[in-house]
Amino acid sequence: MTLARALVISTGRNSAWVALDGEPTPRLAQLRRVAGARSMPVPGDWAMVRMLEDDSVVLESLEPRRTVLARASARGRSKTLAANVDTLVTVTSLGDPPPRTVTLDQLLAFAERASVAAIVVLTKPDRAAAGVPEQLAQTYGALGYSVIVCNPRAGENVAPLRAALVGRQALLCGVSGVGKSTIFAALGGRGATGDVSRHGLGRQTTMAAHLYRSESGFLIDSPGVSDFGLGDLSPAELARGFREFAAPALGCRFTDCTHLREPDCAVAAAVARGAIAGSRYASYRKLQRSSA
Ligand SMILES: Nc1nc2c(ncn2[C@@H]2O[C@H](COP(=O)(O)OP(=O)(O)OP(=O)(O)O)[C@@H](O)[C@H]2O)c(=O)[nH]1
Ligand SMILES: [Mg+2]
Ligand SMILES: [Zn+2]
Repeated sequence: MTLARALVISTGRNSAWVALDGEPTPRLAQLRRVAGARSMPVPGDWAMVRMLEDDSVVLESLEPRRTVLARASARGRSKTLAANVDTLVTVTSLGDPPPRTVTLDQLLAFAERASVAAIVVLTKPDRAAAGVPEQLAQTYGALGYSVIVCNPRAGENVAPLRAALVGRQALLCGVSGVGKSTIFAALGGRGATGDVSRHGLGRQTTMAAHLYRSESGFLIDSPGVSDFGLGDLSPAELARGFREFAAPALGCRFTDCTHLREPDCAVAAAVARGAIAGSRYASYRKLQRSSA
């Protein structure tokens, strides 16, 4: 029986995929010893695991978290999604599925409010409508986000992503089919999938996890975690997720302007003269309605 340090990649009810130092392939660890502990492991946690004689792994304890990524939920409660993460890698497909900027803007607003960096990865340039990659790269590049257009299936332009991940503790997010698993394969990351039976109930759930270790950093793909709902946000809180609104908002007539229907709204004026992208403002309005 030996103890080892491991990075938590993905968690289920009674088990977690963990990556042991020096081991490329994730292992499934049982959580039974942490039952009753104050906090359940989340992706990005560092844990001590015990390796038993039958080669099974038990997660024993968690190291203190430096940061947590949490999603606000109803009634002011929050759910911890990940720990020790400093970067959100958002993945948007340029075609099949077609790009939905409202989804991307929601992820970026989440990152903004959580004070973590965000990288905009645009996949499937070979399926894109003419001009769209350039237009999206321009819109998000102008906001200060790093934009990487790559085709992970063909292995094209993956090097800039690899470079952007150096030293980053990153979490991958994006809807199904945008190419997240393909990105891991292109980076040379390792994945694991397995059926996990829930203790006592015998019910099986499939749990997948991907990990890419960069130089002094990591990129994690954990299904379910990328459910970055913004929760119940006031218009003012949501507006803070749109970084380009901050400067114009100082010119609104009302200091508590929601930028939706007030007179003399400087944000709406900036949209009208093209200083704020219309698609970003449309996302703001849509997210406003869905969080209200
Ligand atoms: N044409 C094209 N196809 C791509 C590209 N990147 C990924 N694909 C394909 O898109 C499909 C979906 O990719 P996945 O990597 O499985 O997507 P995912 O985001 O992991 O999806 P989920 O696991 O369902 O969340 C696969 O058939 C990939 O081969 C690309 O740049 N161009
Ligand atoms: Mg996948
Ligand atoms: Zn306003």
